[in-house]
Amino acid sequence: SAIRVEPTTPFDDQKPGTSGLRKTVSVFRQPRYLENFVQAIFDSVPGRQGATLVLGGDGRFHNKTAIQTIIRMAAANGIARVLVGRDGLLSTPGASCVIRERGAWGGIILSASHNPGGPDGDFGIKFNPSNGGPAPERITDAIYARTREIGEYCILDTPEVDLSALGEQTVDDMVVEVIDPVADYAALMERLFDFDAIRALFQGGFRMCFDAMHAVTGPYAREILENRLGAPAGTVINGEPLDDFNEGHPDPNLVHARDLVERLFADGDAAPDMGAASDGDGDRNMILGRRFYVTPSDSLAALTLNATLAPGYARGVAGVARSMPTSRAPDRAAALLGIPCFETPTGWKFFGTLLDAGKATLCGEESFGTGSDHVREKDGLWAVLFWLNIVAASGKSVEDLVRDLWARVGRIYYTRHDYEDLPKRQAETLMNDLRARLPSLFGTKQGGRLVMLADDFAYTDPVDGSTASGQGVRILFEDGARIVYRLSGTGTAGATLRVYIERPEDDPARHDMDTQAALADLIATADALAGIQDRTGRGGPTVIT
Ligand code: VG1
Ligand code: CO
Repeated sequence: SAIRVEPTTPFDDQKPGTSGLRKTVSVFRQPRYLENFVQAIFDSVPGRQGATLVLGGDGRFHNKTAIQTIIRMAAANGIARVLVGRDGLLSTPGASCVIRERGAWGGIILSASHNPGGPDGDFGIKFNPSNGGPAPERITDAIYARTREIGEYCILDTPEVDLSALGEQTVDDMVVEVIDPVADYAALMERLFDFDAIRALFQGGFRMCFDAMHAVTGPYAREILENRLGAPAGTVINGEPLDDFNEGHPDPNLVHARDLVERLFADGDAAPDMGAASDGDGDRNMILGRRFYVTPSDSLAALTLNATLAPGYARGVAGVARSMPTSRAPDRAAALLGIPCFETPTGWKFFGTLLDAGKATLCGEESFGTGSDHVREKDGLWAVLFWLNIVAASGKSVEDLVRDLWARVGRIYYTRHDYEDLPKRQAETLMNDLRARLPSLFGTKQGGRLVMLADDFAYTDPVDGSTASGQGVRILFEDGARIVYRLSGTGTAGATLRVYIERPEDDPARHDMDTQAALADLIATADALAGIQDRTGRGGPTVIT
């Protein structure tokens, strides 16, 4: 059928945030909204003619509709082959894996990650180029610039593609191949981890619970944990992807993964040995031991120390990278191993150059993100398998492994306090006032602690020299304590203020405190410094992780 060139006019709100363009479903359902953004991708990234595009999403409401539109636009824009996950499903790390293994030009992933879904929820779209990672700012800036001047988009009037049947179909001159979303990914996991050892662990009675939160990892976790590794049926809970996540909030933390937390904190033997959860698009993870919570920062540090126990990392870890607000536990683990630790701005897109250049093998963020150079996205199930491999190979429990970490590098008490849905102006004023005070904070005492550094984090990429500024206010104290403030770049309503608070504790006799109690005085300092309660009228944070 003939290519239809449709006139359009720009939308002024299509600037990608921390991870792609994220808006409410109602915004995405506006005529031409998705089309404009997709055409801007095709227009700004060279090399699409005759190329392969990977396409899929986390299964949330609007996923399938958007996929049909993108397929028609891909055909009209000269793409030769689209690899789309069955039923439109592909986890974020799964898509990254397929892009790399199949030598694709890039991938379009439809997800708003941990944000709620459904007709009244959120939707999102992100583009990953051929290395399989989130587009770096150079590309997202180009896409955004294109959305500001776009005048037309190209599409075909072809019938819907059947997304339920594996195999090839054609749309005009283009081939659409519906692929098993799990196959390539599961094969990669088998190459990285000792599946025999993990199988033996389960055979020996080790019990785990994996909460897929009705999001995309259900099929992945069932295939890998239950089918290939022999974990008992029922190990995976909430494993059916639903387009509204069962009205849940698919964010793997102690607040939102309630089903999992209840089980892992049950009394006595009723609690499984290990628990884990993943988010909407499968890139986040939470790891729990029996009645024991592992902070994401500690998880990255523990994986670093024990990495060589997994076959895929037996050669050792070249370096570690963490986002700025992540705790300094990975730095300490890296120092112990004599390897570098890189500090990047928030968002996985900043890890890509380090991974591509072989400078970092493992990376992570405090926001329940962990990953490695096996793909170019953070990877929830990968982290779970890594932990299982280390537990199997060491014979130690999750809790033992974290206590070992603390014994070797000290414990860093760490918490994040989120103030969600603040009026935008109020949040921006708070940050601006804080920034204005930074030069005068150095050398003062705040809450009894001496300020050693107060700045707004700026980053120069050590590989390509690109820069990013205004990445978060950080205040470092003489005793190693730190407070970080930044505004979220993934929300769709109002503004979210994130306050990250940490303090190292080197005395092993004091490694058993409650985190909020251990940080109480710093939490008060963080509030006083920025005037959070005064300005917002909030009695406390919306979510504590
Ligand atoms: C949040 C996290 C950040 C993460 C991003 C995408 O961003 O803080 O660490 O990379 O979400 O994760 P922000 O700007 O809201 O703080 V995902 O799993 O939502 O794609
Ligand atoms: Co995610």
